[in-house]
Amino acid sequence: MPEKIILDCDPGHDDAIALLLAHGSPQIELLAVTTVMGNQTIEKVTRNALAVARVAGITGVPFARGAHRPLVRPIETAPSIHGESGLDGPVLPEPTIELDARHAVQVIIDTVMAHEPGTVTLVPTGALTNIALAARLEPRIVERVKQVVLMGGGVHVGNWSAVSEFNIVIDPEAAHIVMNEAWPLTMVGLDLTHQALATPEVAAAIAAVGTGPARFVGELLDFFGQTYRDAQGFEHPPVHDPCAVAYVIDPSIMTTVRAPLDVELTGALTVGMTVADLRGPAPEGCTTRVAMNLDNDRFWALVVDALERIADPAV
Ligand SMILES: [Ca+2]
Repeated sequence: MPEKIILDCDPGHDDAIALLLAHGSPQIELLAVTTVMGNQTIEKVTRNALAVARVAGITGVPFARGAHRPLVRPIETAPSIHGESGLDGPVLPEPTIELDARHAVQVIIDTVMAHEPGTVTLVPTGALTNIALAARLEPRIVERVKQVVLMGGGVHVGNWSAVSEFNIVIDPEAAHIVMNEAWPLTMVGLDLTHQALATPEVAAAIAAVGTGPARFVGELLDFFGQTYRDAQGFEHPPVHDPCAVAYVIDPSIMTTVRAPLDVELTGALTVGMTVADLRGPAPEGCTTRVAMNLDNDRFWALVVDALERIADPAV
């Protein structure tokens, strides 16, 4: 049985690859795609999600626009990494599918409540604004979802400040809500995703797939690789968001540690820092895990396998 997921994203180069991985993997049933501001404004990331749907020929899946700003703080975007469009590099086609008329938060709630308890996994790969709002608007989703597997945070490393990761620090109050609900939650953070580097060998394996969607990924990685070199000093870009999807496909490709997890809201230097208590065995009832080590070869094999299964859509 494939795993049912809702991908809540802010495309975003790595979000786009996460969407392609979810679409192409036979182990994933994509129930809905919801967008949240982050890498760019909500208008831009939503348009990008629809453009990726056209590139990959994704139809029959609701796409819904979500939060236009964080819960408390002013909006902050990431053009230094993702460009002015949020998905700079490839030429983006005009979307051909219509947005769902509902707000993303309503789509998340409706989708979770329409499925059997314990069957739907939430995969947020942007700020946690939509997920936090959904938990507040319909608290029953908390015990109804199977799990939350999020890309964000980091235990020993930051990228938007010395100790904070972008998705968390742009809306730490939302992250606080999500991390303190009782659902099983796995944080796939920078400790893990900085191991998912798109090396030239990875780019060659993707290019060898030879389809339009694979070429699109190649163009995304070219742009993303350059901005990661210029803005963050990486030799090869870390491709964060597909790691969360990959964990749903095959949890054995990474190691995780069960540990209490929370986020700093008031530190003078540490707002948005995710804090995992790794001092020993987790207390009884702890529902949070953090990802640590990635089997990089198997991760990229999942991505390439998914791309090989996505046919060139009739454009
Ligand atoms: Ca993202």
